[in-house]
Amino acid sequence: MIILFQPPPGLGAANPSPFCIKLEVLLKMSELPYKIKIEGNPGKGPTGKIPFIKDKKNMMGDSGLIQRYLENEYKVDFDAGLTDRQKADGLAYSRLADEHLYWAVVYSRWMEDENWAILKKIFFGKLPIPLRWIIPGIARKELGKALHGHGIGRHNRETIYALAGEDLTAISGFIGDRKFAFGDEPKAVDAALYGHLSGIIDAPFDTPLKRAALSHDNLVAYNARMRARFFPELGAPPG
Ligand SMILES: N[C@@H](CCC(=O)N[C@@H](CS)C(=O)NCC(=O)O)C(=O)O
Repeated sequence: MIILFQPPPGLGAANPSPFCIKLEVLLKMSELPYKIKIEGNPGKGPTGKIPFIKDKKNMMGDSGLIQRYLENEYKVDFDAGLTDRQKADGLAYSRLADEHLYWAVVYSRWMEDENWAILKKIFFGKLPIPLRWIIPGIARKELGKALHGHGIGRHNRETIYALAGEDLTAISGFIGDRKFAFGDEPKAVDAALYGHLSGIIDAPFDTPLKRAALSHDNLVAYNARMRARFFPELGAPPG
């Protein structure tokens, strides 16, 4: 059976990590049996990031690569019935969320002092002293470097949120008034979009990013719809 390694639910969402939400939704869509093993330390995974899985004795990281693995190994067709053009659009929007919008979320959580104070307690509050005093600062510094390396971290706050606001407007236009991205049934792109939207809309951080997401009624409804479909045990989104 596939073992999914990820942290426990948190930050008002099925998982504090958008990529863990994405992968768990994909696993649920696949209807393959899987078991969750709680693991909060990305360093334990093969790529140093969460989520990761173990299947048939192999460890594997990266939600996108795991998606391809499930497609190849188990013949799961996450995009059944879509045209090549729709599949291309789905991949492009997944990448928009995974590789761009995500980094604005990282900025909002880790670089904004008031959000960092909340995040630090949740992520590191249970570490024994003196690790609790040392690790959070190191992790924050590393993410500051990652934001700089990505490029988005070289912009000021206003620009970062303006760029992310454009992503959200594009996603809102993409979803339109459909139930899911391509109609009445969720496809691969819905797993990615929901992971990131939930991390923005459901998390307890009042940021321009969240306000931008909340200004799109269709995104709020879509987030609630995905949550009700894949994580009914969580109940309605907070707030
Ligand atoms: N491309 C990866 C990204 C995963 C990722 O960035 N995970 C974050 C948590 S949301 C992580 O583990 N960060 C730890 C680190 O960068 O050291 C995927 O799709 O799974």
